[in-house]
Amino acid sequence: MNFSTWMSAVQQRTELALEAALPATGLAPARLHEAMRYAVLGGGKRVRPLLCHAAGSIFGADSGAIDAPAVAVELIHAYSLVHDDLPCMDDDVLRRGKPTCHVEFDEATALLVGDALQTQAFHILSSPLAGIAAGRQLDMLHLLALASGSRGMAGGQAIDLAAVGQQLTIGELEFMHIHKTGALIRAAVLLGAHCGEATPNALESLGRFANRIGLLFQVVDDILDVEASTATLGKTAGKDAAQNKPTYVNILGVTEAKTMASKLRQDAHDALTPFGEAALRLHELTDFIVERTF
Ligand code: GRG
Repeated sequence: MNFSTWMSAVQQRTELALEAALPATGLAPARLHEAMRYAVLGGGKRVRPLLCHAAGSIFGADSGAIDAPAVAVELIHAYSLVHDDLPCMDDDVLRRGKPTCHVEFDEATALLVGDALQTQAFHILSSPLAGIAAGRQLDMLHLLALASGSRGMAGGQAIDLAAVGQQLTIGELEFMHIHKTGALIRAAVLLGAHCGEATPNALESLGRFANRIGLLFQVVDDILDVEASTATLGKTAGKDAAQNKPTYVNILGVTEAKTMASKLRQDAHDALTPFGEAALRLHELTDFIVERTF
């Protein structure tokens, strides 16, 4: 199966799994459930579920077993986007090509959507998972909680908010993105691996790979923010400069940022060497992260 067929298949199964994981709109409170579904369904590249499935496939994990962690990590991601778009944070009106959740509904609903998506993620991941031992499932819960909280994504967001208008060094910028963007990407990869029989050594190599692609994802995001249009991105282009945010592009310049992306891409591929051909999908996803246009 070629990469694009595999990617579409995983995106489709993820859409179905997300659909099943979200409360029906007919269920009270209907408006909150409608807003949750609006924020999650029918959009997004599903990069984190793709990483989860690709990592699981290295260890022969069953796709059916990977769906739950893939959904959990995507729900956390969707919550982070809803909260990030709120007026008290990035204050954005466009996400995934449509009005942001608080614009379509209202601020209080969007706040609750984020809260409810976050807890729904842990509800899904803590439900019985076929073929996964209880101890391993606890490790997975621990991993996702750590990656999402103040020592992961939420902490990175706090650093990001404090950095507006500040001059950061490359090291400080890297620290911010390892938390804000990288932590959840790393969790996606490791959760997938936990669905199979990954050894501690394998998890360590995958962790190194994930750290590289987490940063790579962000460098490419910063480049797209200056080079792509709002229509292509489905979110407001040029937002970083408008908000006076430190980015790889405004610290290094576009050319240096692209050089950095090439180096991270190579490092990511190198980190997969121990897995040989079994890591084909992760190699392909690394290239996809660089070559994406939105
Ligand atoms: C509010 C706790 C809290 C955290 C927010 C991830 C994040 C932290 C904010 C998003 C802001 C942003 C644009 C970050 C850059 C990297 C990133 C996560 C981009 C969006 O992810 P994609 O490209 O989006 O995977 P899709 O829509 O394809 O799922």
